[in-house]
Amino acid sequence: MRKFAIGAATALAATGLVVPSANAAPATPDLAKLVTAKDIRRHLENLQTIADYNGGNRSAGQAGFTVSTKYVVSQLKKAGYKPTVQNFDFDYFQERSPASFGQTAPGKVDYKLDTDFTTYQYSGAGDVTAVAAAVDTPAPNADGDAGCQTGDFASFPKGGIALIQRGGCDFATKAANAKTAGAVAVVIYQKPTVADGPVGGTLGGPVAIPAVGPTYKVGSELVRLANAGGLKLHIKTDTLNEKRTASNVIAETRYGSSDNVVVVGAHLDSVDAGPGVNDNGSGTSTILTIAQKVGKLGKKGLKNKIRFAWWGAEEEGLLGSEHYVTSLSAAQKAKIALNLNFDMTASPNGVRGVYNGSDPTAPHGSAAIQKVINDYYGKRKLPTVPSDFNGRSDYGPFLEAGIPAGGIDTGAEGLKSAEEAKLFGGKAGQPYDVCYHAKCDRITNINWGLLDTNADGVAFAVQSFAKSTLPVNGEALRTGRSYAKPAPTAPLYRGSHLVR
Ligand code: DTR
Ligand code: ZN
Ligand code: ZN
Repeated sequence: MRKFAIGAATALAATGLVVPSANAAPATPDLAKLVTAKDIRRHLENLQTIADYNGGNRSAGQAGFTVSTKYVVSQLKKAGYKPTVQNFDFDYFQERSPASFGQTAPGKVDYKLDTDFTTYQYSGAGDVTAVAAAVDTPAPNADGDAGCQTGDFASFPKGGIALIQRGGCDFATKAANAKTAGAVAVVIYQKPTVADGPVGGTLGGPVAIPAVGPTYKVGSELVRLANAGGLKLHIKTDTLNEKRTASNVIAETRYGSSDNVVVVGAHLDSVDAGPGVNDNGSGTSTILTIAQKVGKLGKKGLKNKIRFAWWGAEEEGLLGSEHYVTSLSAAQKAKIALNLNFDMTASPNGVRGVYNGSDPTAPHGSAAIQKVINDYYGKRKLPTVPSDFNGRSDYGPFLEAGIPAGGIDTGAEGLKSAEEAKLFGGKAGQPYDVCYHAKCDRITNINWGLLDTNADGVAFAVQSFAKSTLPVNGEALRTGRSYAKPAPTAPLYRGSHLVR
């Protein structure tokens, strides 16, 4: 232990690194050095095994998720934590077998699943053949707001299938209006102002009738046939809608002020399609390893409490983190200094994205989190790029509650730019993660280099904020200097243009 501390201090001096705790004597260990890629890899392998033996996924409401929560709980207990499991109910949806969608009159046409159409999340189950009628068809090449008002269905034939163009309001509103008007199924087809392809979306909650989303090409052709008279469609969906329970696993350090808590979160669930080893075994395993080592910072290094959270049902719409934040009282919320979120830290063609806390809409303090992480990588001469807060991960409910947030994200389905390929290597024009939400998001999908260096940044940020959150929320220690001097950072961007 002592030997390690000396070793760590020497290594720090050699690289010119200064952690905020470097002022303290004797030196506290460097958490980034305690957290090894080997430890993280072991968790990833275990999550892969859990998925392999439980239907190939770790999706909320399914066995692989339940076993994943038990794994995290067990690992935490072994490390001396008293984890809590916060349960919540959610609308579980599953497509039990592939849907079919076709024209039975005037022609006989079978549309191709995934190419010509998809099933909406929360579609009802059914097997119907009925006359189809177009609802409030917009002008050509316009989005319009078909089916958004109940009046749009004034002449809709009860017992028919509603043909509605996407646009103007939620899919849920269109489907609910169609159901109310007596439709036995609803077809919400792609709008013409986006690249054509089937519409995949969510109805937000269970709908009693089948709902499918074809391409604009298919949808507009069906509208033409319906208006000519005599269009009949066949739709079969085999879906399951029921309430199920998911959970968040939460555990906090013994030391540290409970009045100034740092919430470090990662979602534990995967999608249905695969084991979710990058999304989000990577974040899960990184913060689990950090939780297992953070105690080594001791009372001196843990001025603020670190509360680790593994969120459930992120993939169903940030349900776990939303449940957690909205269940807090105003007083409890006020005691959260910040949220660090880690969702996909090892994308195979990834970048080192640091959440863009400088976004003017982000709660004040978020930019300071971004700077702490960027400064760390700046000193290691490792590149970072800003990653937009797009509302697609569990920082969302924290930002909405006015709590500063930050974290690292290596990218999902987006395409790597030429500038990013120059900075990070990899392939320009290709997705950051080709296996995003797919069966191949296995252990073979992990970018070990990014996983490792990102874990260092996560560890550094956790260690910094365990010591002090002064730059984020103005909380200073009662005695002594709370924070190291900020490092001057050369801007990487001018506007949206990469300058170095
Ligand atoms: N929230 C992730 C998807 C994700 C991660 N990083 C990004 C960046 C841009 C868009 C999406 C994402 C998920 O759980 O699917
Ligand atoms: Zn995902
Ligand atoms: Zn994710």
